[in-house]
Amino acid sequence: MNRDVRITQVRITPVAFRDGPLLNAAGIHEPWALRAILEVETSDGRVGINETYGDASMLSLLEDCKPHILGLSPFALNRMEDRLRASIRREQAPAYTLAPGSDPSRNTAKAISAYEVAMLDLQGQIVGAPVVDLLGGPVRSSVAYSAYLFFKYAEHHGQPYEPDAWGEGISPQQIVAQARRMISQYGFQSIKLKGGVFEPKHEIACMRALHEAFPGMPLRLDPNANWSLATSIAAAPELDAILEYYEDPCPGLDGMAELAKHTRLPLATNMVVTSMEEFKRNVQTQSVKVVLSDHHYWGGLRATQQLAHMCRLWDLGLSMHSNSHLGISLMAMTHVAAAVPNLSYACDTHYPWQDEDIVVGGRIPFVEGSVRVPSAPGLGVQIDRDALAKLHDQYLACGIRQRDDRAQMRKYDPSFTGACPRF
Ligand code: GKR
Ligand code: MG
Repeated sequence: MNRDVRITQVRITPVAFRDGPLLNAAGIHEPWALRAILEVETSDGRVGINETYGDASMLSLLEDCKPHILGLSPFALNRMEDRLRASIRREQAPAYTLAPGSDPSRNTAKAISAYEVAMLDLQGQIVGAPVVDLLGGPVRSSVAYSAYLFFKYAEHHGQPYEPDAWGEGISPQQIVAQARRMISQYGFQSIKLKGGVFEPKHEIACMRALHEAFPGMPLRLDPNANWSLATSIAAAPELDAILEYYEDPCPGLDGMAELAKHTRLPLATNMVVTSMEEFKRNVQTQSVKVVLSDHHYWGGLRATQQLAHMCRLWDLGLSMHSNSHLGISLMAMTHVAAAVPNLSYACDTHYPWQDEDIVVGGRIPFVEGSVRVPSAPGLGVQIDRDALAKLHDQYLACGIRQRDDRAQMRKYDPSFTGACPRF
């Protein structure tokens, strides 16, 4: 093994891919979702890859980091972290957002994560081991994901392309049909519904319909803090009987702490525990019992392992959050999830909502709702250069540079305020 290998080049390619008209508390997904694809090249001609947020702010952050990455050994993760911590000064007060890619308060963690995964991919290639082995080795051979359902319209405003095959998803019957379709294609063994869109009564009716259609199936509902504390408390008795956890119904750690006194359900979050400072407050306030990790904004795969360790110490459950993503992110999620002994729930993934990818082979396969942990060196996926070029052209053509679900929703409903909590 050549210990003198150095990073000589970094390439960042923004891509855009078709995304459904999926509704959430902030509004609705735009027709194109953005990601950035990283390629980190070494003096011996290897290329480590990764995928992260693709908003304009993230692209410029990644660009700014480049000079601090060049010249490093792919094994120098601690030095990389030190350098990025010292150089990134654009942190701001945390903002409420459903898309952490646009949240500047997570800049350091997001940039470290972006480069760490690409460097781990390089390390794996150099030593001939999968990334999961660099994280201590697998504790499971495949990682379970859940069926992630969305309320949705049949097509996008302005019909930028043919409608997707999922159709409208608004009534309880349509939501059950969406679940059946997703489960028949992917084999998922638990279901999450993204809520915070319609009156809670309607969303609870959808959960009840899912409960009846899939008896015994673990269910989750995530209103993304769009229910007031009073609404969340009022909904608890009915949800108590059918959910495995209650995800971010109301805003704030204090709100969740109060709600916890009125439900038998564990509360889960990817909104109020997004840093170790918040983790500490959560332990003090006894709010949330399940932390949804996300290596993209927690600071990488090793930081996710540290988070998992803290969850074990404080007896908290652990699962994984996602945003619209492609196969490289799915593989990174799978490697780290395979290396976390106390992963207590199936992970979220938006992957079924995408029908395009940039990985060789087209799409990552799911078997019975799970992704097999690769044994090939590194992340175990490669970039299909034609697909990358195509998705980059889509990025250039689509005109979207910063995800904005609220502005998109105003195209359908000019009076939409996006105020939170709305119910
Ligand atoms: O993709 O619409 C979405 C989700 O609402 C996403 O933005 C959230 O970050 O999936 C997420 C969540 O679990 O809160
Ligand atoms: Mg959530």
